[in-house]
This record gives sequence, structure tokens and C-alpha cells, in this order.
Amino acid sequence: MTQVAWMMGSDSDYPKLEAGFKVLAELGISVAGRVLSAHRTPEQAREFVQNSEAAGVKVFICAAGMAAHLAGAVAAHSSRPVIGIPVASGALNGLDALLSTAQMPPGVPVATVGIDGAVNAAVLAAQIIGTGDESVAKKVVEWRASQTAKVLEKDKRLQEKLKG
Ligand code: RP5
Repeated sequence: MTQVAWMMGSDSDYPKLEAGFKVLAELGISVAGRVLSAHRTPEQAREFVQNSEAAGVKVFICAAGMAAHLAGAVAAHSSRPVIGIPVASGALNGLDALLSTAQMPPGVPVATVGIDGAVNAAVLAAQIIGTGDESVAKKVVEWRASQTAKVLEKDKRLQEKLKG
């Protein structure tokens, strides 16, 4: 069963998202990825959201650039949590997408991560799923510990360099 439905406004967004897909795979979370646009394929996007929700998807992740209304449109059609990723593209390089994604009307939240924040979106989705699934919660803790180990390793390398 698909746990996360990850929509993006264009296939040109995917390179910015790939690292997040990798994190979900590391955490053993099943994901369906689709190119669907709030403006260019509104009917297909709505249909996908409704079918995904009926099939038991737990969290939606929506990534889009420019006037990024995909996450908001999905939130309007679903009662599942929606995580929005503003993608840096176009003349304003993501600031437009950040404001369009984050600034939702009261009652229809989109949990917005930073510009191009695909990894954080994946971790947040896993944390949400982990509230009802102990094995996912445990994997998130292990993944965070591996991040800690990586940073400590970087510190060690710097200390060695500084020693000369
Ligand atoms: C947005 O417009 C997409 O999410 C993408 O960030 C941007 C450019 O889309 P393409 O012209 O590459 O399809 O809707």
C-alpha cells in the first residue's frame, strides 16, 4: 500500500526532489510519484488526490515552483496532512513558490518546508507516519542518529586538518 503520494508540478522539479525520495526509500516508506499541476492538470490532480486518499495514503507531499498552488489545491481536496515544497525555478527563484505554498487561509494548512527542502519533507512525512507506526518511528530515530554520526565525522576531519 502506498503511504506517501508525492506530486510535483513538472518533471523539471524532480532533480531537486530526488534526495527526498531516497530518504523515504531508506526509511522503508512506499511512495507514488506523479507529475500533476494545479494549473495545467487540475482535474487529473483532484482525481489522483481523491483516489489516493480512498486507497489509504497517509501523507501528501507537493512540490511546485513559481505560483505554487499545488499543495494548497491538494489540501483543499483532502483531509490528510499535506507537506509543501517550494521549488526554486523561474525568475524569482523560489521566493514566489515559498509564499504561494506557505500562506494558506485559516483551516487549510500546508506544512511548508524550506525552498527545495525535499529531505525535510521526506523526514516530516516519516515522522507523521511514525506517530501511528512504531517501526517507522524507530527508523526515523536511527536515520537521525546516522545524520549525527555524519556531522561528528565532518568535525573530526576538520580537527585533523586544523592540526596540520
Ligand atoms: C511549475 O513551473 C513547476 O513546478 C516548475 O517548477 C515550473 C516550470 O515547469 P516546466 O516549464 O519545467 O514544466 O509549475
